[in-house]
Amino acid sequence: MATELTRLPATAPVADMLEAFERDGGLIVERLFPRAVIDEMAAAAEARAAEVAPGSATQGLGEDGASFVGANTIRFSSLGRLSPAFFDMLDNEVFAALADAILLPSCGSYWVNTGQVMYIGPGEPAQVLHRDANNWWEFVNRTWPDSPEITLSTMIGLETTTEELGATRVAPGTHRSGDLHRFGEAESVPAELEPGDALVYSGYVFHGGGENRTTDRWRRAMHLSFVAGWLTPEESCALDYTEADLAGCSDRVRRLLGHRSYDPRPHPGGGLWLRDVKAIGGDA
Ligand SMILES: O=C(O)CCC(=O)C(=O)O
Repeated sequence: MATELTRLPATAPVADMLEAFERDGGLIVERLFPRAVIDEMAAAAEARAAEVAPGSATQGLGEDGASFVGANTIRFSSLGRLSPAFFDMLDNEVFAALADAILLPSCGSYWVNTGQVMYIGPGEPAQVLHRDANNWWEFVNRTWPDSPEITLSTMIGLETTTEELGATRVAPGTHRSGDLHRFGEAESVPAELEPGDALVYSGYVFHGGGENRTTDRWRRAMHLSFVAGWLTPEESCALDYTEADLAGCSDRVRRLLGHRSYDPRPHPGGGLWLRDVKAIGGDA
């Protein structure tokens, strides 16, 4: 098992990224998002963060009863309402190539699972290590260990994200481990990021927010994940935007945000997420 995550520049061949992803369950792609886009997203996030109370997200409790989303962590989503930089991030070509290669074997298209700012506050303990794919437990539990990739996640630095600040911890190789539930923190490594770097990771790899060991600094990062179009995402992104809000966006962005129907092809089945038994935005 790897003792650290592979780091590759965004200009590296996608095949090399996929090799590291397959082997370790995740990798860091440096400068995946251009600095100008990240600076715009970071400024919009900073303004919104001032209005959101730490610990106000309510996604649930961990198995130990501790807050899964963090008592001193600021979380919010609906990021395209804050800045069009979010739409640019959804259109990123390298990220699109990775997501297509990883997710399209199990679906005709995928959509946003959540785009979420995650500021881990001073003194916040480490989050329990977990698998994102367990959100779709009934499917994963019945198909494991032959489960296809159904969700692809990233953690993206909005500013420098160090181990001391609570960089995401990842246990490389655990996307293949037999136990669907647990993995010890001792074997995890921090995914330290510069602004625009992205930890790209499998829905099956154990990971979690790190402990923020500082007394006065926040870990400023965001999460962006996709899920197979036949599964319900964490966030109801489609409700965030009208068709007019997305007027300047690409067809890809519209699809990712639930303004296109699910087209199963080349897999069997009919269209999903229709309106009046017709595909939204074209064939399905
Ligand atoms: O904040 C992080 O670094 C990771 C958070 C995470 O994995 C989650 O909330 O699902």
